[in-house]
Amino acid sequence: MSEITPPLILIADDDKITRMVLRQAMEQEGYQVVEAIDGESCLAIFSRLRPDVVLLDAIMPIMDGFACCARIQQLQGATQTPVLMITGLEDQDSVDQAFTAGAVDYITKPIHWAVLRQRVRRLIQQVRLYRQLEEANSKLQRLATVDGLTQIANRRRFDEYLEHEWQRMMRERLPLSLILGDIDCFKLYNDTYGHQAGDDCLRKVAQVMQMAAKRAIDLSARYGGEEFAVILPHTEQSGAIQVADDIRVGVKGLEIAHASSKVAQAVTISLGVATTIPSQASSPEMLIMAADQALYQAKAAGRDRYCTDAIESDY
Ligand code: GH3
Ligand code: MG
Repeated sequence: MSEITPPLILIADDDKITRMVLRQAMEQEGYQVVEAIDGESCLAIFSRLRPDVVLLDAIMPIMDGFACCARIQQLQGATQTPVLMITGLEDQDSVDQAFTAGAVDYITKPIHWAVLRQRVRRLIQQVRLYRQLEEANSKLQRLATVDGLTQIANRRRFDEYLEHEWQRMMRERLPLSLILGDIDCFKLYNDTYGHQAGDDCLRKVAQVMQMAAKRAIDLSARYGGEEFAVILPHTEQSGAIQVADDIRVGVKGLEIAHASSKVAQAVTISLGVATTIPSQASSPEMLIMAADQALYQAKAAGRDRYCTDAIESDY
C-alpha cells in the first residue's frame, strides 16, 4: 500500500443497503471500495485484490462471516490484512467467535459511524506500519546475508548454510561438497590497476561463481577478501570438480587483463574441492580445512587449476 494509491476496503455484506451506506462512508474517507455479497465471493475477491482492510458481516448466506474470516487467515501468508467484523449479534459467543476466527476488531449494528471511521483509520495506520516494518525487516535480512560489494551471499550466510546443509546431509547420508576459490596474484592486480578495478574484478568473478552453481540448493558466497566459496549439497566429488572447472574456465573466459600476473596475461583463479558424507566424527570446519588444503595445493602446483581433497575417514 503506497502513499499515493488510496487504501482498498473490501466490504462483504449480503444486504445491499448496508453495502451502499458502508461504501459511501468509506469513500468519504478517501478509500477505494470493492463489494462482496457473501462469504464465498469475499474470499475470491480477497485472493485477487488483496485489500488493505476487510469489513465483514457476520451473518451471510453460503459462507458466514466467521468461516470466511477464518479462511482469510489461512490465505494471508505474510500479508496481515485486518478483518473488522460488523454484526447485529451482541452476545458474548459471537464476539468470541469473531476473535477466534482471527478478526482484529468488532463493531455492532446499528453502526456507529464515527466509531467505524476511527477504527478503520486506526487499522489502516496499523497495516501501513506493519508493512513498513516488514519491508525494513526484509531489507535488514538482505543486508545481513548479502555481500555489499558482490551482491552474492556473505560469510555469515555461508556459515549458516554450511551448518544447515551439514546437518541435513548427515541425516540423509549424502555427500556434501565444498569449493574454495582464490583469485591468483590479486595483490598484484590491485597494485597494477588500482583498488577500484580490483573491486570490479571481484564483482565479475562473483557472477561466474553464481552462474556455475546452478542448482537451487547450491550456494555461492564471498568467503573473504578475494576468496569465494561454493556449497554443493548432495554432490559427489566428480560433480564438484565439474563446477570447480566451470568456475576456472569461466574466470579465465572473462579475459580481464592482468599484465603482472605470474600465471597468465588474464585474471585466473585457483580452487580447492573437498567432499565428505557428514558424520558425527567430522565437522563443517574439517570440510573447510580440507578445501583450504586443496586450494593451497592448487596454488603450489602453479595456480589456474583445481585440486581435490577428501576427509579420509568418511569418503
Ligand atoms: P595468490 O595468487 O597466492 O592468491 O596471491 P594473491 O596476491 O591473490 O594473494 P594475497 O593474499 O597476497 O593478496 C590478496 C589481495 O586481495 C590483497 C588485498 O588487498 C586484496 N583484496 C582483498 N579484499 C579486497 C577487496 O575487497 N577489494 C580489492 N580491490 N582487493 C581486495
Ligand atoms: Mg589470491
